[in-house]
Amino acid sequence: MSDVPARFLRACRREPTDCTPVWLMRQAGRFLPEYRALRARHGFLELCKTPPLAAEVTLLPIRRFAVDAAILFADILLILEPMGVGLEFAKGDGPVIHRPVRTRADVERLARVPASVALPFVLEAIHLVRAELGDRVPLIGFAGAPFTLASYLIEGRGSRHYVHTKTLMYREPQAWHALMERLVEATVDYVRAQVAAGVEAVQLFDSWVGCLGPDDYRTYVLPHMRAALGAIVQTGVPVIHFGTGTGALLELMRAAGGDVIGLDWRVDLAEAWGRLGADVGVQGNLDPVALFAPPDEIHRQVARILERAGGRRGHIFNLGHGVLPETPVAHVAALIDAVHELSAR
Ligand code: 1CP
Repeated sequence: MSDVPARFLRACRREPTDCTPVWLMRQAGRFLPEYRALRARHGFLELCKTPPLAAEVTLLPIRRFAVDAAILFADILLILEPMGVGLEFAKGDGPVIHRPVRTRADVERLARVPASVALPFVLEAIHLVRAELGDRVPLIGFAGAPFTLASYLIEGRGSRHYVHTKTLMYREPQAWHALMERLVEATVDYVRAQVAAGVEAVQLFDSWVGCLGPDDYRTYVLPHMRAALGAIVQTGVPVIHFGTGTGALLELMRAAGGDVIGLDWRVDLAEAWGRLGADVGVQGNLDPVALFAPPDEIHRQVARILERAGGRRGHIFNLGHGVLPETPVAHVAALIDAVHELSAR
């Protein structure tokens, strides 16, 4: 199986592969019983901050499934804690920021701490995972994209309508741009540190950017994403640029940069790839809820997505968003095997 380690990285560079590589967003947490057993004994932040445990969680899906990449167990919000805003993962409520950023003065107050000082546990977990995986399976590092990070900083939690976020954007554009610049700076530093520690590809999660229309994306997000992705591409590792609900933003996301664009299930993969152009890879795009269907239906949906990709170089199979906590484990195994079997060339 000498092609396994190469498959994912080759696809990122749009080189030929023996079959289509597959990994799943959020494969390292939530849905595996072994993860839940660990979580029963440790808090979420404690898992993230204890390198042997974070490394162990990263490796859980690798032990069970023939996935073509590992994704580091961490969280996009870890980078916000050293800024001094009071991050907590409250039971049942998801993440909470105790001192949200709502004004220019709040932006100025954000602490600047290098990732090597603020998040050494993430870098140590990367070393441990790489020591264990060697060149068998490549390791993906990640960070939140500035818009998605800003939305948590400003709202103080997950949001439906992004009222505070968009209000700051529209009412105080200078404060908005200053905040985005700070987040770009912190993100680029963090990703560089991850690459130096050994990650072999990087995904930027702009999970919630699909709440913006194209004009707002162009004005308030694109210049900052261009700066972030431009700097990250310099590290030399492939970069996946991911968002959800981005059917109206694909050309703009492409203009912002990245070697691979992540697609959710609301777009047709062939049509989206046509709009993005043949000189970029695509990742996606099975509906995570399809994994609750019987295996023969999963098979059908995998075949349909592979047919839309048409065997073109640069397709990485994934879900359109993270694997859901209640997903049947056997169905994940069926999915991974179906991708490899149906795409074998
Ligand atoms: O209770 C628990 O066990 C915590 C659940 C959990 C886990 C397992 C959270 C809280 N984060 C994570 C890990 C995580 N988060 C990973 C590690 C790799 C993996 O799980 O495979 C990654 C890549 C993330 C990224 C992340 N965190 C995103 C972007 C991806 C996405 O799903 O859009 C976002 C938006 C977050 C914020 C976050 N962290 C945790 C929760 C519950 C949330 C979302 C809250 C919300 O809906 O606003």
